[in-house]
Order: sequence, then structure tokens, then C-alpha cells
Amino acid sequence: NLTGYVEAENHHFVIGGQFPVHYRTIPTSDSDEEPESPMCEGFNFRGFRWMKTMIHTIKEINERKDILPEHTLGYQIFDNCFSTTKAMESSMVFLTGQDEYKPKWRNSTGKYLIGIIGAGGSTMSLAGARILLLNDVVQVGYASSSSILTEYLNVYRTIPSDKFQTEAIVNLIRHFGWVWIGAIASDDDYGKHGVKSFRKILETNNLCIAFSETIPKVYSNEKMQIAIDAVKSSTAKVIVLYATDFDLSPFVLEVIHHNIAHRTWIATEAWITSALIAKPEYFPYFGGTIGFAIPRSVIPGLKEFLYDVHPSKDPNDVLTIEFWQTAFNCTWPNSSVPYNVDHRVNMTGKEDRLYDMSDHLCTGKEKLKDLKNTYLDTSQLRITNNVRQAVYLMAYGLDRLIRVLIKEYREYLLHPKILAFMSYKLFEYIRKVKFTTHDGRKIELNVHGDIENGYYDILNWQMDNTGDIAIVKVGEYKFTRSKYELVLPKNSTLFWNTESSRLPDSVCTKVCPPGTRKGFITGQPVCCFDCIPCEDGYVSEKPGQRLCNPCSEDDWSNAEKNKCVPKHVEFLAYEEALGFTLVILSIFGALVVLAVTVVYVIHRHTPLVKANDRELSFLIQISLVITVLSTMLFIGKPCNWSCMARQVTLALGFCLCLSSILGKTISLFFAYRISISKTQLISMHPSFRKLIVLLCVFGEIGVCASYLVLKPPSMFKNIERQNVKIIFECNEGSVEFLCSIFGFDVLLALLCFVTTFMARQLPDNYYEGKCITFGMLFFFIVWISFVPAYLSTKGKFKVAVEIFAILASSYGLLGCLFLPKCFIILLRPKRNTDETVGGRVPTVDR
Ligand code: TCR
Repeated sequence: NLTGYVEAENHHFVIGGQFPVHYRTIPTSDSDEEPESPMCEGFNFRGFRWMKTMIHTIKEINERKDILPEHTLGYQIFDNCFSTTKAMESSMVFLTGQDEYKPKWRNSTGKYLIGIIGAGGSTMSLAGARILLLNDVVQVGYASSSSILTEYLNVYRTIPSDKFQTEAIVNLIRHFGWVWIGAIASDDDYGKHGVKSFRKILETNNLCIAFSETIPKVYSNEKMQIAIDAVKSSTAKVIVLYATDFDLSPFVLEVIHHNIAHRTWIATEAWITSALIAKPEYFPYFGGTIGFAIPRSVIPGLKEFLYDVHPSKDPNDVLTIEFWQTAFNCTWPNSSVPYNVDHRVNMTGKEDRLYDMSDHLCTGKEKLKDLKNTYLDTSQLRITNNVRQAVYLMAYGLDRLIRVLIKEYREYLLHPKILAFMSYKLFEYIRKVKFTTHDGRKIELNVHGDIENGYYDILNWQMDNTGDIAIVKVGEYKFTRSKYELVLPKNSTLFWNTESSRLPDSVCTKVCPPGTRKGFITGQPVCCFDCIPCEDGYVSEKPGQRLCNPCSEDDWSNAEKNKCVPKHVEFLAYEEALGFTLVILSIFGALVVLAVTVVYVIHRHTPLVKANDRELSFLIQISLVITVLSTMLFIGKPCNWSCMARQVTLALGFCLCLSSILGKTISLFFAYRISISKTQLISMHPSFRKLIVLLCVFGEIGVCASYLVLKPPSMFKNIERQNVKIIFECNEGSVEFLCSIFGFDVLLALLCFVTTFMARQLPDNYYEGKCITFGMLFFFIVWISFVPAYLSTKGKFKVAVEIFAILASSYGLLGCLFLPKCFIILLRPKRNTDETVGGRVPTVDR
């Protein structure tokens, strides 16, 4: 039941061929009959053209003097109906020459079989490849492109492996920025392996498959619906269809039936130029299809050869008769070839099989010229050219081998033993063939028998003025084993089947805006994600960032989290209200002290001022000015010198103040002792008090100097990353030194307190002892409450707390020590007389 062409009789060698001249076999259902080879249906004009091209090329080679000058090639070609069974069957017949397989040394025609051109599709090539490999027969594929065929040693091909096409598709997808892609495959090696590697390459590029379904080979409504539902429900608007046109047609009908428009289909080379699908009525659904195609070629002389076909030439040429009948829609008289109308039972599940002979008889006068038919359309010779090159490849290989052998075995050349030896030599010779085709393409195979350098045309389906589909070349894709180049010229206009006619976007989740980052959802593909706002201190400036970047130390994120802005700088400034108030308070304090001094100077000869050491009073006033004004050093942007100056000035100011007070209290203390014992035991020499002050101050100066020299405090920019602001503060250098300088002050304060506390009973007109006791108490209260307040505040408020404490303690001392006295001096001058001073109090003044 195999149909095809044989011409072997007068030739030395035979090339086998397998072509899909029909789309499929008719499934046989009656099981009680003896199994027999299935019939074919659906005449494939394209396949018929391929087949004819093989014959044409062999004729051309036979006429040429430069290839195989002394031998001629015959052929044996079978229609495999695009089915595995037929392909196997014909492979067997190639080998045995019989319907049943009886292993015989490649003798089906009685001639030496060089190899087989075919078998149309990957699945069929695969089926044949196994047996052919067993028998050392080379198979040169012209359309079998699946990447798994690379593994078969005897399979060579003139079509690039799908590996390249798959990469090309992914590169195209990346070019257009699509990330969420659907995939539909035919249920065969071509589709399944294609989609498998497609998925893999896609994933290495961080793109995602939205769905991946197959189109059943044998129509099944259920399976078809699964694929259709996937397309319908998915948000992926760009879908790759990895299938040959025959397998695709039922799916196409289904898409139209379900009115699924606004999809962009990415075509593989197997259907991008298919007349079966590129029909104007399908345009609303399939317009805008983009994909890759084998480059076009013009084959000289082929057109004439194709036209030279007529059923009357050979009544046994059933294929030509069927061609004629199908093309002209008539029945050839007196032939047993059934008039075959392509029926759709396999495609749509609807029984509309038409098996009746057309009642209209063919006359034989029908004009091929009037026919608009794929067979005669030589404008798109792509796979056709591959067929031609496959034949050439085989012929060249044989030619090279024979040239070598002829030297040794001249007359024995066709002896079976030599032929047997020849068969596997041929493998190598065919693989090593390098030649340039008639249109300047270089053909060269790699170790696996694949071509590696080549290019695809990028085609786009558009509508031309006449309402026909125009398959427009919009670019080119060149590739070698490791490199590729995608050229899509700017001026080539693409048609897109979208509502807006603009480039479709196919995404699962829209790109995350700046200020957010992608948050992957567990169990979801990487293209589907949540957009999570960046944390404080982190930003994402560009859309679609995976991570938020931390801002530098000096910067902080803005509210939108899309930019780092300089951190707010914090210190207690003179200009701000708090700083300003403190400055006013300190200046006011200093003025008050000065006023007191002025009062004291004016009334320096009055007993009150003279009582209990006038100089010490002046020293205390000076020191209070110092401490009050030292607060200025705490305000403003700190720098190294102000950091050094502030603590030391403060400590020295207090030291001077407290030691002067101590000088006074010690005198009071001794006076008290004396008043108790009533004996003039020790008299306090005034210079002794000055000595105490001097010693204390010098001691303190010494400690301060070593502090400044050994571990000086310095300015410090507190820029911890998690801080919203930069805090300018002073780094105290050494806590030990700090503690010791102020510890000394505290010690002095304690001494003052203890001494006056003990002498508080001493009757004195001006209540000096009581005043100092109060002053010191106040001093302690301020500084004790200062500690927790200081430790629990931050930044500029810490400094403010310190200033408050300084001012409060200074004001307190000022208030306690001098205000009652000024009150007396100015408002109760009567009390400021010698009697009152000298009366009850033993004079401790000079
Ligand atoms: N490889 C497909 C079959 C095929 C085909 C074609 C069939 C290709 N190109 C064009 C018809 C027309 C590419 C396969 O199965 O390997």
C-alpha cells in the first residue's frame, strides 16, 4: 500500500526518500479483518513538491559532469503520510524490497542504497533511524529538526537543530520584553522536545512559562479543551506554538471557534509559512504571528519541472492522478484512485467525511497555469531547498568516496564486499562534505551531523492591500554555535494583534514601581510576585528591582523610598528656640552675677561685704560667670576645640567656685569650733583660705591638662545606619578622666556641704552658713536629678539637659549665696553696720 516513485533500473545507486505527501493515515477500526497497511488522506501539495524536488535534483546531478561522472543515481521514494507506521513500513521496504521484513543486504531494488532522504518530521525520522542505524544506512533530514535527533549517528540534516530555533525564540521574547509566555506543543517529538528545551532556556533567562499544553494527534475533544482553556484563561498574551501545520490545524479551528483573539502567536519554522494556516479568514486570530523561517531560495529550473506533471503520462502514477483530482476538483476517468476531499473527522470530531467520487470528470485539459496552488508556488522555497541540499550532500559524499575507491578497486567497485565496506565509509564521507549551494550558502556538518552556522528569517503576518495574508520578512537571525545576532531593523513595521495594535505585553505581575521590591511568593513562578515597600533606610530607584539598596551612612531614604536623601543633621543650634533661650538664660545669668559684683564693689567697705573674705566672694562671682558662660560652648555645631573646651571650662569653673566656697566654709567651720570650745585655739589665717583655693584649682588644672593631652575629647558624627539623622556630638575621649575632673568637683561640693552643715548653728547676722547649706543642697539636687535625665535623652536634648543643669546649679548658688546679701546691702543698709557684724559673731574677717 505504499505509494511513491521508483527509478532504479538503469542506475548504479539508489537514494531512498520519504515524504509526507498526505497529512495522515485513516484510522482503521474494524478489528476482525486482516491487518493491513493503513490508507492515507489529505493530499499535501507541499510534500508533493518536496518529493518532486528530490527527483528533480537527482536528475540534475545525473546530468552534471562534475559530480559522479561515471555513475548515475536512481531513487526510490515513498509517501509516509506524515505517520510513523508508514515511515517504518517504507524503511523496511527500502531494506528488503518486500512487504514483510526479511533482512537482506540492502537490496530492495537490486541496487546499492546509499542512504535515505527524509523522513519529513522528527517522529518519523526517529522511527526509521533505529532500523536504519542497525543497517548502517544514512538518513539525511530536510525537515526533521528535533534536537534529540542529534544523538542518532546516522541522522544528518540540512535543517538546523531546533536547539537554535528555541534559543532564537527566547531571544526574540527577550527582545520584546515579554516575560510570561504560554506554550502549546504538538504531541510528538518535535513539539514535546521543542517545548521542553524552550522551558529550560526560558527559565535560565528568568522568564516564565505560564502554561504548557499539547495538541492531541488524534482528535480528542477533552484534551483539546484543556489546551484551549489554558490559552483562554491565562494572562499570557504571547504564546509559542511548537507544532507542524498539519497538527496545528485542529487547534486553529478550535481557537477560531472559541473566538480567542488578541493573542500574539510565536510560530516555529514549521508553520510560519504554512498556507494551511495563513488564510485570510484566520487573520483576525492569527494576524500578527511572528516567527522564524528557514531562508528562502530560488531553485533554477524547478518551476518548469514542477509544471511538467500530467496524469496521462503514466496511468499507474496514482499520486499524480490524485494530485490532479484534488487540484482541479474532478475525477480522473477510469482510475481507481478515489477522489479525496480532505475531511475533518480527525480535526473537529465532526463526521463530515466525504468519500464520494466527484461527479465532475477531469478532462486532462485543465490548465496548471490557472491554478493557485502550493505545489506550484515556487516563491517560498525553504524546506524545498533543504531537500535539494540533502540530495546534494549525499551525492557529494558518494562522489568523494568513489573518487578514493576508484583508484584501488576500479572494476570491483560494485562488488558486494566493497559495497559493504563502502557503507560505513560513506557515513564519514557524507558528514565531512563541505560545499556551497547554488545560492551561495555554505553547507557543513558538525560531528553530530547537524549544521551549526546559519540563519533564520524573522517573519510577521500582516494583511496586504488585497486582503490576503502577507508574510513579511521583518528581520534576520544569524547564529553560530556560540553566538547569535538578532537584527530587527527599526523601519520594519510589525503588525500586532492587540486591541491597541501596539506591542503586546505579557507579564504575570506588572513591574514593581520604584520604592518597592519584588517579593517572591512561594510556590509561584518567579515572574509572579508581590511588590513590597522598602524598609526605612533602604531605597529602590529603578522599577522592577529585586532588592532595595541601603543608603550610604550620610543618607536616609525619602518618604517614597525611591531616593536616598542626605540625613538631617542634628545639634543644638543657636538659631533654634531652645538654643536661643539657653543663650539668653546664660547671658542673663552672667549679667546678674556682674550686677552683684558691681554692688559688691560699690559697697566693698561695708561690713557685710568684708565679712567672711571679700576676695573669695569675688572669686565665686568670677567662677559663676565662667560656668554660666561655659554653657555657650555646648550650643552650636560641635567641633574639636569646643568639645575640649566645654568640659574643662565647666570643671574648672565649678572647681574655682566650690573651692572658694570651701575656703569660706572652712573658716566658718573653724569659727564654729572655736565658739564651742570658747578658746582661741587655732586662728584661721586668711591666706590659708587662698591657699586652699589655689591648691584645688591647680590640682584641677593638672588633671584637666593631662586629660586634654592624653585622651582629649573630640567631635563625633553619630551616623549609625539605623538613625534617621546624623547627630553631631562630642566623644568624651576618656570616661575615667571625665569622672575624675568632675569627681573632684563633687568632692569639693561634699566638703563644702559637710563643713557648712556642721557650722549651720553658728549665729551670724547674714546667715552665711545657712545660705551656703541651702546652695549646696540645691546644687546636689540639681546634679542628682541630672543623671537619670541625662541618660534617658538623646541627641541635642542630652546637651540641653546638661546646660539646664549647669544653669540651674549656677543660678541656685547665685541665688543662695548672693541674693540675700544684695537684698541687705541695697534695701536694708541699716543692718549692714559694724555693730551688727561684729556684735555676736566672733570676727573671722581680717
Ligand atoms: N521540523 C518538524 C517538521 C517540519 C515541517 C516543516 C513539516 C519542520 N518544518 C515545514 C512541514 C512543513 C521542522 C519536525 O517534526 O521535526
